[in-house]
Amino acid sequence: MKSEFVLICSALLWITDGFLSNFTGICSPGLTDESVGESVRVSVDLSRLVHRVDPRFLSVTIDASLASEEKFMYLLSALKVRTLARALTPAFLRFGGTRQDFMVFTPQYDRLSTFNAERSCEELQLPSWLEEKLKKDWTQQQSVLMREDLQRKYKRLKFTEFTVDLLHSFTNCSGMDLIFGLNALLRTADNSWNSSNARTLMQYCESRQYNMSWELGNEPNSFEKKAGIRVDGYQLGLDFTRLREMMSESKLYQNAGLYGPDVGQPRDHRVDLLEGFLQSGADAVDACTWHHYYVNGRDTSLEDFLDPEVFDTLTLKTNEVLEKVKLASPGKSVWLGETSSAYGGGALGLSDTFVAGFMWLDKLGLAARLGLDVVMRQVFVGSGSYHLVDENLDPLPDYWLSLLYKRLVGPEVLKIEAFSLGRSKRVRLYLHCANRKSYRDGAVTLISMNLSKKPARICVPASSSTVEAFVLQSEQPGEEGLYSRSVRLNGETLKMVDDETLPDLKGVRLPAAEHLQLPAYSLAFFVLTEAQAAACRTLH
Ligand SMILES: *[C@@H]1O[C@H](CO)[C@@H](O)[C@H](O)[C@H]1NC(C)=O
Ligand SMILES: *[C@@H]1O[C@H](CO)[C@@H](O)[C@H](O)[C@H]1NC(C)=O
Ligand SMILES: *[C@@H]1O[C@H](CO)[C@@H](O)[C@H](O)[C@H]1NC(C)=O
Ligand SMILES: *[C@@H]1O[C@H](CO)[C@@H](O)[C@H](O)[C@H]1NC(C)=O
Ligand SMILES: CC(=O)N[C@H]1CO[C@H](CO)[C@@H](O)[C@@H]1O
Repeated sequence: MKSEFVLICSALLWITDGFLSNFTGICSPGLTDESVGESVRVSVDLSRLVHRVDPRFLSVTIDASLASEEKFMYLLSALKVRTLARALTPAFLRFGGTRQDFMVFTPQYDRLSTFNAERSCEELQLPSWLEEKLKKDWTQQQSVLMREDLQRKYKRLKFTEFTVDLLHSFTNCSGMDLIFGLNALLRTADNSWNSSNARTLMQYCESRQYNMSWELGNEPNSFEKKAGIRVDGYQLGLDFTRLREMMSESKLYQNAGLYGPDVGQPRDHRVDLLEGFLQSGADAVDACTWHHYYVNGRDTSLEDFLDPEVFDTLTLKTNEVLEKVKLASPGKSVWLGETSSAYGGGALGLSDTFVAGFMWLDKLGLAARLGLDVVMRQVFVGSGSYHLVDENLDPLPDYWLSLLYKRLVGPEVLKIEAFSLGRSKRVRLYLHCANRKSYRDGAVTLISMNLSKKPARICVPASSSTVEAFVLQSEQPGEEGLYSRSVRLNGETLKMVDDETLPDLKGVRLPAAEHLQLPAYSLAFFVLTEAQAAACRTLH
């Protein structure tokens, strides 16, 4: 008989008395017989943490292109958008991207803006006629922006209090923490940063008591291509030091966060840029940020989006950055300050469909395990096709995946290793303590993906913990389903109940001693509520 299943014998499920904290599991020979297929050996250590990430680990961005015409910032006050944002907290919201280095604050000092800012969260709502108009106009604006990106011709953009007020109101009302990316391409004759516009902006923000943190410059490695200005890492570090001084003169921002240099992933001279920056600027920043994309959105395929070798390229790049930072500034936190599946705005039909979930969940799993503290997803809403919330302001599969991650996964990373032969590289596993807001002490969450066509299952020996399963699958089976823009949780299609209400995300309680199904092309969270993992039992 042809085998249809892979058995993953999860050693962690053997825990009976709560004292077993370290265990390497080997599937017993009885479980690896021909009729059920190949088995995967899993080793876990529940006694100690590998790493603890920031509680805001899964964070999001808004691309600065949304402010290319300020009216589009209104989209952030749509009720649906706010509801969706609120559910992802705690999280950072980073406002930045290519156009941040072309944006100049041009205050209007008019009363209307002030009036808007003082309205309460409930009052600040986008009328539906305006929402419809903006959504339509945004589609057109996107092709204008795309053309600019292709030609690398960027014009200077003026923005007023309005953009800042709306950003602040959006983050404050949804509970996110705002990070604002300042323009680093305002330079003086000696090629150091001209901080005068940033000072004006910061003074405005302080006058309104806007609690926020800061960045300076986006992907400085490509300043030359984008603007014909070359800034080396050492100079950039000095610029950050200047910004930190400015912040320390402000009552409100003296203890605020500063993050940078938002450099592109290691390649060629970008490594020199990072090294130079760390020499002069490491002390100025609270976290060192870099950007990562797996593939080029204009030149990729479904195969890439399911390829474990493509996923593993993140390991190399991350270790390279971590090493550099460790050497120059031991203990400094490292963040993915902007990241997604494909650069160039994403890959239409892939970055915005069910299949993108594999890259996204694997990135979250790997990044945490390797020691990154925050991962900011490009983008929450707006530019490109890699958004979590689409052009109609409806949540895409990656939104629902992010939401489940927030609810179920805690910041404590545990060690899990899977050893196997053959195609089982296509099962990817990560292990965290369960989110303590949702589960009791000692519970763990197993994050798992089956990237292949055929079903797999996880075997649970008799004396195991109760399991709550959250299995995400496309609406349609097979390869067709990978292109779907909707997703099912345990068989039920996920949809907002109304603009203010998200559906209950219900797990399926599996009694002990049952097999866990891991269907083909599925993303799953298994919460082992009674695992009593020592490392997850006490608050450290
Ligand atoms: C658990 O196992 C790992 C690897 O086998 C070992 O390095 C570690 O010291 C063990 N921890 C405990 C608490 O026994
Ligand atoms: C932020 O929102 C809270 C309510 O959630 C409100 O009390 C506070 O005044 C707001 N802060 C600012 C600066 O708008
Ligand atoms: C910095 O920019 C401001 C505003 O554009 C300008 O007035 C000032 O002269 C510049 N300072 C230097 C040193 O270039
Ligand atoms: C500003 O926000 C940070 C992050 O949420 C918070 O820790 C801090 O207490 C806030 N500061 C003020 C002055 O409200
Ligand atoms: C991702 C993955 O490993 N998928 C597995 C899903 O199950 C089939 C069933 O045999 C395996 O072949 C795959 O390796």
